[in-house]
Amino acid sequence: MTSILVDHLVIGAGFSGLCAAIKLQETGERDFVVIERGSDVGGTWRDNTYPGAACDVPSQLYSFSFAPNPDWPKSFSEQPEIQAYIKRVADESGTLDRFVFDTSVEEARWDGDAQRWTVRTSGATYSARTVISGAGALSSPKLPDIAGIDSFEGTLFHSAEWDHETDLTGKRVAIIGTGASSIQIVPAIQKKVAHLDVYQRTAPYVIPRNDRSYSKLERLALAKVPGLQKAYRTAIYWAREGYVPGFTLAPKLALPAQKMALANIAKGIKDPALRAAVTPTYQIGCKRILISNTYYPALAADNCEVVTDAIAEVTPTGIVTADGTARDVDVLIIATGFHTTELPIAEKIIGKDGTPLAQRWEETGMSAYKGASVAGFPNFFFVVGPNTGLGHSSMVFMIESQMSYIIDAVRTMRREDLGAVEVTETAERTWSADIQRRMKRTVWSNGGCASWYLDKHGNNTTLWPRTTFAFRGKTASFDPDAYTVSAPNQLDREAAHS
Ligand code: N01
Repeated sequence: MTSILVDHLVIGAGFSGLCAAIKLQETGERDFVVIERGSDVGGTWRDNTYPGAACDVPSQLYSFSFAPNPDWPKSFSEQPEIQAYIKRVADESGTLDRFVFDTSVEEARWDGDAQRWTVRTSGATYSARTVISGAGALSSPKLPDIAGIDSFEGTLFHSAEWDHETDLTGKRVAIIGTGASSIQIVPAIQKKVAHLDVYQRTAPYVIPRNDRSYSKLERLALAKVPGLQKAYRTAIYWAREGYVPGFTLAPKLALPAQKMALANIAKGIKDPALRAAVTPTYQIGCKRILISNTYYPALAADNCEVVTDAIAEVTPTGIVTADGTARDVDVLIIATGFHTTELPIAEKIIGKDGTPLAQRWEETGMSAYKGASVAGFPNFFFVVGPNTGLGHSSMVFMIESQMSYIIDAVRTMRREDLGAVEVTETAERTWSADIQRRMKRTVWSNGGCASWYLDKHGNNTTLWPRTTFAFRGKTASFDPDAYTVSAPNQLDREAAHS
């Protein structure tokens, strides 16, 4: 079988993959492809088109530092604006000719003799010196394991795979889950449906969304006044960093936010029983803190019922709860999140001893040195890998930090004429042990909740437990001392010259 030789293969065309393409090109690396299973750039922002989808990080910060956008219409942008931004940045980057859409990665296997990854896709097979995975943590919708769910005869879809053909007007609708997606969907659909059942397993903390539209004058100033947009972004950045100690060191610092959330309930809901039902019983911050001004008023509306009894089963016509109550619905919306603690792409990555990464992580839990490199998987780098997620700030900042590390690795390999770099087990273990030690005192471990941040071993393998500037410091440059480096072998030289 012939393979297409490339220097670098990037998986995914969301914020991470696009950043990889732009930064590779900037550094003079032009021989790369980006493999994307969807038909467009955007990743999670392309896929999550549910009503009300919006970002809960201000857009001035939730955007690339190298592609500022003075035209954000609001402080917290909605999905269509974010998707349009990603498309514009991609169009203007001059890299799109190297994106291969509608193509899935089926397997990436390390070939130690060639010092290359053989990447089989649903289209061509590639032979790449390095693989950069921007496959993302929020890319695989998770369906709940509820008895009878396959028997439902109405319309059923996941929040990340919204069925726009189904008109909800006048329908009886149920939504399972009360996480970040659900609290945006509920107020967006409540007024049009006949009846809405909201199945809540754990109440989230929801603080007010201090959103506002920018005036024309403000947008003009952001576009024209030198340094203004950067100063604005910097101010938002530092304000957000101020939240970190409340998550990681002293949860008491988050008490004002807890009060704000309780006041938000009191403002939106009059009925004491409903207020009690939606009041969380764990410390704020243990689960992602959500923002909305409209969620609680929607729950309080006459056509809405919050169901806190456990779901016993789904029947062909609706949902039966543990107390025996059956509620019939026409449409069932699944807003139960994503596979986050077992990145699905890991099943497809086969390392130097022939073991899939998923199998290794199944035993040890997810870990990667600096969120990027895994021992046994040379020349493979994650963007948004294990322990790089945030509860307080912009993932785009983390993506840029990780890319500067990866790009420096690529530069180092060129400069030093290296065929392979593989993080040592010791470096990876020490890095992960330090993270888990820091996790012990965080609200995510001690806040009294179960969350998708924690894996089945009880370890938090998803979040970064420090400031984002600490992460930026750690990823400022590639550190070959933490890696076993090898000179190119003959096969790789031949491949490079063929
Ligand atoms: O998913 P979630 P999401 N039976 O995992 C419940 C990002 N995001 O799609 O808390 C019944 O947060 C589960 O209950 P519990 C953001 O990072 C960002 O809403 O586990 N219920 C929970 O209520 C976010 O964190 C934005 O008890 C079940 C809900 O389903 C991530 O996406 C906007 C259940 C899942 O909540 C995921 O958000 C939207 C079951 N079997 C999303 N299983 C921004 O604004 C799960 N649940 C940037």
